[in-house]
Amino acid sequence: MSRENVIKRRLQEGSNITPMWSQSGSPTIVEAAVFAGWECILIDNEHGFAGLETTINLIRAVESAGGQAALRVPWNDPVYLKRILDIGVQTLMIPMIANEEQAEAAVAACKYPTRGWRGNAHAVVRASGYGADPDYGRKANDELLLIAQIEQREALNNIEGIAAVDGIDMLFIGPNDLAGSMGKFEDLGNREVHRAIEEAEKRILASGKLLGGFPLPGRSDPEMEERGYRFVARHCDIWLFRNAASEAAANLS
Ligand code: 3PY
Ligand code: MG
Repeated sequence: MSRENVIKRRLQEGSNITPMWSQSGSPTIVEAAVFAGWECILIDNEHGFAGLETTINLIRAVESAGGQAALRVPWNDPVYLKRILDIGVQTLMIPMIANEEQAEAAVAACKYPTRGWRGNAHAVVRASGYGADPDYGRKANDELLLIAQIEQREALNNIEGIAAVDGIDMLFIGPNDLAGSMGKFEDLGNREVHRAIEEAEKRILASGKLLGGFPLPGRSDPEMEERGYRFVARHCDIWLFRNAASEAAANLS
């Protein structure tokens, strides 16, 4: 069970990762997605409804099909982070990181001492193969990939501080919440929002940390790559199903 973080390794080697969001809470759907060719499934516990017990089964389904699971937690909450880490997730996205203090708190909650203060039960948790890997505790910190979401006006003022936190690996721009926090709720075509995102992209790239994001409408995958994005989360299991279902329904005779 205890293993290297393949997503982190692939990013370090220069590959880009294109995960599929999973909102469905369905192990069957995520398993089918991996068999269909999606190497990374980003399980959404912020807006998806899966509880922890379903989340374990989502992760098992992704892994048994040969895929990699990443997970967005609902909030920068050390209690939730601890439980997700103990399940064995190594790539975690944390919403609404607004400043350096919040980024530091997230890292400290996710890392074992001495870098942080993650509670230690490594002899019994799924992350260590229920104790089968006696080295898990020593390796866990280095295998984590922590992604801070930049999606508030305050975060825009603090990009360099957030990026400078040791243990934050990627800054991921969330345009929907960012637009809302700029007073432009659901106005993703707004020029001010576009300018803010373009400036954030440049500053994240200049920081040396990885840039991730959800594309603005109309932005193609090659364009995202040209802008320096290394982790682009565009597709979602529920949308794919809904679109296919509405097309099939429209063609009913
Ligand atoms: C946002 O756009 O607010 C997100 O969190 C993700 O894409
Ligand atoms: Mg968001």
